[in-house]
Amino acid sequence: MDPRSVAKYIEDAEHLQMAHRLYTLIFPLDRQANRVLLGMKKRGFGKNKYNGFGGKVEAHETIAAGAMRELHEESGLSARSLDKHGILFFYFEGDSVAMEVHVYVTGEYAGRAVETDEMRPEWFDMDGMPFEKMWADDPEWWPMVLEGKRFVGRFWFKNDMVTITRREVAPVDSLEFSG
Ligand code: 8DG
Repeated sequence: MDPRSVAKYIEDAEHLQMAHRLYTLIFPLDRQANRVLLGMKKRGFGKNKYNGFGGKVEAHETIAAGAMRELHEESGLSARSLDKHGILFFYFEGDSVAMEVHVYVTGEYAGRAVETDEMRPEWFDMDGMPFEKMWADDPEWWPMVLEGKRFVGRFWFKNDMVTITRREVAPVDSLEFSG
């Protein structure tokens, strides 16, 4: 198993047998204006959904470095600091690979958000997320970001990528174990 994965902390035999792929997800915040920058995904996985910025963690980089790289590639912003908020696991029916997504926010970044090949950036009120155009699990953990809580979530999706058949989502005291 990838040593950067936290999957080993999940005590569940089914989960441990699965391969895991590491991803990042990062949300730039403008706390003074109570806004969050989302991107409309223009291609690939999650096309036509609003989301934070992120993608696969590459073999040579730390998870945090991957989050910074993806933010820059997809939005033009350079994060000066990162705040890790949660870890999400996604399981899709019939797929033997689990997605392990490390979720960050940043309130300190340089540059201006620009449209890229992958994302069209747009600011939203942090209390007014466009959940109807986001992944189905997002309303279940975003409130914990607003409350400043750390969280771990696991979601089992049907292969329609919309229907959640099972979920385990809870705040945690610390994500220290996740490096
Ligand atoms: P590519 O260049 O190969 O197209 O891909 P990439 O940019 O490396 O990765 P990606 O496939 O775009 O990464 C998927 C992104 O979507 C990643 O940031 C994690 C995020 N994501 C999921 N599922 C969910 C979800 O249910 N909710 C939210 N908010 N984000 C999700 O994969």
